[in-house]
Amino acid sequence: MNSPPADLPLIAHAREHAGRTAVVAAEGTFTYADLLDTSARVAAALLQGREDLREARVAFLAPPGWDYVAVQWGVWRAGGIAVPLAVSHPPAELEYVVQDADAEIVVAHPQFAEALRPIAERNGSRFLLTADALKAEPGPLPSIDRARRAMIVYTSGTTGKPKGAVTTHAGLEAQVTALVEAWEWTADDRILLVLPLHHVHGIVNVLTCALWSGAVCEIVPRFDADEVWRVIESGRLTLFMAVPTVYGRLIAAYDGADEARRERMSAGCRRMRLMVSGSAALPVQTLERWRQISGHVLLERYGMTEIGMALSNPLHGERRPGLVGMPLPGVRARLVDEEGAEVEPGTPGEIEIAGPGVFLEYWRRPDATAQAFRDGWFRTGDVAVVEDGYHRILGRRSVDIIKTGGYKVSALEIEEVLRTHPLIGECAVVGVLDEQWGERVCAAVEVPEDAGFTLQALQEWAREHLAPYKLPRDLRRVDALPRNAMGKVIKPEVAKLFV
Ligand code: MLC
Ligand code: AMP
Repeated sequence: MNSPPADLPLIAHAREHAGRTAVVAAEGTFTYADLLDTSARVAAALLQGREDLREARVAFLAPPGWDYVAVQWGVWRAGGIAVPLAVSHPPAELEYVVQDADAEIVVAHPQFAEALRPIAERNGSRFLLTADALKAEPGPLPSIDRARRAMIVYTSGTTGKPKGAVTTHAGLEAQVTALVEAWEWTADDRILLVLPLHHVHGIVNVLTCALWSGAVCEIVPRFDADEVWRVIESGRLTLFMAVPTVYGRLIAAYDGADEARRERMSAGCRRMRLMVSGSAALPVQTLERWRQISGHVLLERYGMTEIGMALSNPLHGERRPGLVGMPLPGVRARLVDEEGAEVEPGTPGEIEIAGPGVFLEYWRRPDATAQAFRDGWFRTGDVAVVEDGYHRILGRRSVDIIKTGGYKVSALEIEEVLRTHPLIGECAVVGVLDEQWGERVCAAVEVPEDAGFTLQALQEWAREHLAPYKLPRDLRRVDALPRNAMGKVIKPEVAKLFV
């Protein structure tokens, strides 16, 4: 007798929680049973009678909400690789991902149909609307081995264009279970998702941890400080996770509220059991101000697209301001010098990570994948020092990586685009420290003095090619960029132009 196909653990867990609420979003409130049913429909729409998508890439674009979750699960249940696209990206960036991932199918929320249909056509991808996929008749589903590829998240690096970081089902499971264990997620938790769903912070730490645990994930389509405060004030959340810029925005909104509302805001925070910050360095002033407002010492943790979360302050025990803690369950971390030798205790070194949550490969880039590892350890490019067992992040090996609003952007990628502007001869992009954004993207350009070149004109032009968070926010026109004897641009000198 044929036994039914084995479920992925995420799906098996959902069956255990069938009657409970899974998702609360703009589209309504949905149980785990709804999620199982609707994702099976999406899977059938993707499969179109085939047995298994066999790791076909399915690129999809939907605002954070029900359609997004149903499609993500549908892709997984059909045996495909989920490639989430970014709602904030202009068509040029969307097309790059569809093309690079070699997406066999493109799924769009009706809101994005106009942008995506021509891209799908040009790339020979089948095009599907979420509205249709979610209503398809369900059919038989394949059994998925956990070693198979599950997701490709595009991430900027030290080489021009973003690369697709591929995670398997087993890798995702390791990333999720590390956090579920360390932060003691349970089915009684309720979290508000305010982050974009094309990066691991939103996808793994918030959405998938919640759904793995049988918890409730409330989703807002985009971050709005006032709306988030209203949900917090209701007192129904147990967990909240965000990037430092979001906490900065929440602090500003709190400071602008009247006394009575502030009390409700603070009371709502105190009802929660945990508030987490990550994706970029949390300024100690933000941590202190948030402690006054909420009564919580923000738990700061450190992660990366390629590894999920690696280091975390403890849930129980001392959370040290300015430090990111110690390895999460299953994660091994070491600090090494330029040659790859482990450094002496108390000496700074590059963080290298190993463990079951580390990604499989950069999609179709074997050379980049090989370079990213040393003796089986993933090289993060971040430099840290260990103080009493807690890691302090000191900076990055590369000046060409910028973190702005929690987004990682590549100076080289932006420079490549700017160089295609007819007036720009040479250019250099740098990250400059910024209270609100962590770092802000700044560009120095070689442009004739009489060209009347303005920041606004540059932004308007660049908006067609780059996501809003990659746009230069400050501009300096120069006759010649500072260069060393080899002719290489001296980025620290460029950065000085902006202070
Ligand atoms: C937007 N603006 C910026 C900017 N982004 N200005 C400077 N720098 C930036 N990076 C401008 C807009 O153009 C606009 O200007 C104004 O700010 C308000 O725009 P907005 O659209 O309201 O901004 P918003 O979308 O609210 O963005 C703020 C944010 C967002 C903090 C919500 O940046 C965000 O969601 N960040 C999270 C990213 C994330 O999830 N990272 C995790 C990566 S995974 P104007 O003039 O038009 O009004 C990872 C691993 C790990 O890092 O460890 O987690
Ligand atoms: P991403 O590639 O977008 O996943 O971003 C990962 C990078 O974000 C890391 O390599 C770090 O540089 C940075 N990062 C994540 N968490 C922290 C943190 N708590 N403190 C400082 N930097 C962080």
